[in-house]
Amino acid sequence: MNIGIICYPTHGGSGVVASELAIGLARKGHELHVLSYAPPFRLRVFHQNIFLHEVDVASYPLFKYPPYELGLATTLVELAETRRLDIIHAHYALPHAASAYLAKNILEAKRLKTVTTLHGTDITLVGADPSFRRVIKFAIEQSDGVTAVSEYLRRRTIEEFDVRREIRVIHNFVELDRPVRHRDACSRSAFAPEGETILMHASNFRPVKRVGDVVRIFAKVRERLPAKLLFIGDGPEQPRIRQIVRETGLAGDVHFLGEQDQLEPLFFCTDVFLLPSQEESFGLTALEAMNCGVPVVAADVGGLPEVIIDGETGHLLPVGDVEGMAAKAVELLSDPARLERFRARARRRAEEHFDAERIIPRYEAFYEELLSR
Ligand code: GMT
Repeated sequence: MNIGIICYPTHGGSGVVASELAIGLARKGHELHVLSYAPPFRLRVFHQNIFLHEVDVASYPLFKYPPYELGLATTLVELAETRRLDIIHAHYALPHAASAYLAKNILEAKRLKTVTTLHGTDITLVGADPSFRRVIKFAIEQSDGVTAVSEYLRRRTIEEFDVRREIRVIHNFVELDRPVRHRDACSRSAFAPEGETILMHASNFRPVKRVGDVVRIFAKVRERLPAKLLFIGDGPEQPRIRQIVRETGLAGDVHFLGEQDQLEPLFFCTDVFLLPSQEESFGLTALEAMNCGVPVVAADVGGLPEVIIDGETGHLLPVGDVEGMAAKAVELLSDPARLERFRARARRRAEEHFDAERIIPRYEAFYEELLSR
């Protein structure tokens, strides 16, 4: 098949999933065309069968907001004609699904099918905003196929947008042998010279991630045992978080490592991953941590219970329960045998439920099913 994939290029889960899907499908011999406003970070190295298309938007003094969605639709139309696309797969509904709809209608191509994968905030935060709601509902209804990355997100989409169409749940996935390639790339002593335990959080530092809770959990853990905290990522909340870290006197124990293209080397230095989000449709970073055998202490919210098994591969506690999350982290960190059991089960859960080799064919089968309808 010739497949066009639209995604965001930034260090977010939807861009990672779209890129890894493109890589997986390209390995199976499909021709992949990835459209974005910049090269997605996971695709910056050469991959056979993957063609990157940066979407250009002409600037003009009249435009307060450059019309990206129209530039994207135009690129899609040209690509669909020149490369005979079978599928246009929009990752993140906003605005990608609307551009795909427009392109398909300009082309009047009956064979070309559009697929939208809902990732989370495109439904729960941004898409549901009154300024976008009607367009997102329409684009979801008009896509030939719609997938959601968790059962939670499927239900939430139906409730939020009152859509009465099939939404297929295809969970996010990880490449199981990815960790092996990074096993020895990180030395714990660089962050924890006295053999302290290491906690980690990675996100886009938006309010929805409750990064302030990460600092508060860490402060409580730190009262009980020697520990260090690694912060990966960047975003609007970071200056405030740095300030909280300074004010709580933790600056010597917290490392801000910025955005990282590969999390795996750092997971190998990590004992427990923290994800106390307000909202999380899936929590790809939690799965990536588990793939490296790192248990996750997280909020019992959204799709996280579909990924983390409470009391087995990590712990789930109510949103904002800093005390409880710290207590569970301490319980794990102070009992090496228990930690080891959680580590093994975390990895096993990734292997048994989220293996790319089993999930990518589900997308492939979905495309084939749509094309044969
Ligand atoms: O977290 C975001 O707001 C960004 C978004 C993204 O583009 O990465 O994340 C969402 O999609 C990920 C990939 O499917 C999911 O793993 C995240 O849980 C989801 N984020 C939220 O629901 C907050």
